[in-house]
Amino acid sequence: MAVERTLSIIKPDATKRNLTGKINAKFEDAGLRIVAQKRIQLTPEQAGVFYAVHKERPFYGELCEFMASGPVVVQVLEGEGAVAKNREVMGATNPADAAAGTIRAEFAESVGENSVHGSDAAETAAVEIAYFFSGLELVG
Ligand code: DAT
Ligand code: MG
Repeated sequence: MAVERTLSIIKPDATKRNLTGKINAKFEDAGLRIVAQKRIQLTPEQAGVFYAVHKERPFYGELCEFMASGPVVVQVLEGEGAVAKNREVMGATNPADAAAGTIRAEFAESVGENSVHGSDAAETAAVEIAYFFSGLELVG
């Protein structure tokens, strides 16, 4: 398995509850390295561009408002098979289905307010990383 990078976002429900450190510990304990990280406030429009793939889904408006409802921490995680490993550490989208010990099982409040985003494939990771970071900000 090759060394990869993936885009992670610690969502507003988690930053609000001061969970950034606990979530980062889960990534680091799983062997993922945080090679870039910043805390930003998105506008609903910026969240809308990021989540454009979901624009036909009934929850799109709510999702964009939620992502702009408070600070987020955007970060790049690096490691062997980072995309899949991060999805494993995150747990299922709906916390009710998430495996014990995963971030969403422990911290997510609902299917909508589920604490973290993670890219779903290497190709989407490259696009999502470029949306938030320039090459100079990635420090392996
Ligand atoms: P994931 O974040 O696990 O990749 P996704 O890409 O299917 O899940 O959806 C993106 C986000 O949209 C998800 O993290 C939370 C929100 N979402 C998904 N399904 C939803 C639903 N049924 N109701 C409300 N929000 C939902
Ligand atoms: Mg997704």
